[in-house]
Amino acid sequence: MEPIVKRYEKNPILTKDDVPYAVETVHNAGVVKYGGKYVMLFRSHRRNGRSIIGLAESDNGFDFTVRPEPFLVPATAGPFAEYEEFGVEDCRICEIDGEYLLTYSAYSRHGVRIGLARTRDFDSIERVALITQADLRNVVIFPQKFDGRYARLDRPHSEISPWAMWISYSPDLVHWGDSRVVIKPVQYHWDEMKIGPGATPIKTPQGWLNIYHGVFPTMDGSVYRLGVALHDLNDPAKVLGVGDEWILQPEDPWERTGYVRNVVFTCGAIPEDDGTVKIYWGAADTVMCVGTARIEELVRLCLDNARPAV
Ligand code: BMA
Repeated sequence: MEPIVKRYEKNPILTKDDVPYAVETVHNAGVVKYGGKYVMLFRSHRRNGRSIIGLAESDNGFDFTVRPEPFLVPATAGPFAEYEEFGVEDCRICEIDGEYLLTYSAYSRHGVRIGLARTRDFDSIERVALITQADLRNVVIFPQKFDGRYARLDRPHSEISPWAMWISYSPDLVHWGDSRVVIKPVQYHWDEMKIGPGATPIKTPQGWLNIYHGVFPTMDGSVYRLGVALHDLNDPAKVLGVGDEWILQPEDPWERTGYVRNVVFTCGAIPEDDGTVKIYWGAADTVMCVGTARIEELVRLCLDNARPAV
């Protein structure tokens, strides 16, 4: 049977050998179209084990060239410095109101929280605020406001209600609240251990398509896979369906072995005019890959073969 996500035949598309500064990995990249190009903000481990964000550009979404300098490195002064000391990771990009919002994990001795920065041109970058307390990761902002408020999916850490996806709202991008749980892991299911938002949600006629990651614990370590959920167009807190089956799992050699084995992890996907979506994923926390799916098929998976949301 044809896989629902068709891997690009020349994967991996970006590795540390493509980076003109010293890094050990290239992975978990947010991607957006800007000025007719694909812009990718990818994470790299430095040799001290801490992460920075680099920028790569492409005309076709497959062949990327990396800028000579990193794009976002931990702040060394000002209010962000204390919270970015251990690195910046897993950047998502949301285009809204003519600007690009960047949400990234900021690690420090105080835990992990989310930094929000913005850019209009991918040259200059302005840090806006730290928009969560510890311990939250994986924040994606919807590229549209709802009743005048921004909305985001996020993923608090909790052992009591294990690592579930929540939605929160904000009038100004700085203050967030009105939080509700929207999707929880399902016991003895491929995403039973934890789930988290992945790519910035994609608007489809049937709802917002949410491509997320789910983790399953095994005797041989955890396996990271990708799945899909669909949220109501006007009320994204309402989940219309969560696909029962994963859409992508580690299979290629560079997905199964690397810095962290058995990981496919997405932070970005680009819908195209022909009804397909390019899904970008970090493989084994080491290299970047891409694959293509039909948006309609992903939506059908959410609606026709759904598992419970909460
Ligand atoms: C998660 C995050 C991701 C990473 C994944 C697999 O907890 O750290 O950035 O890709 O683990 O190592």
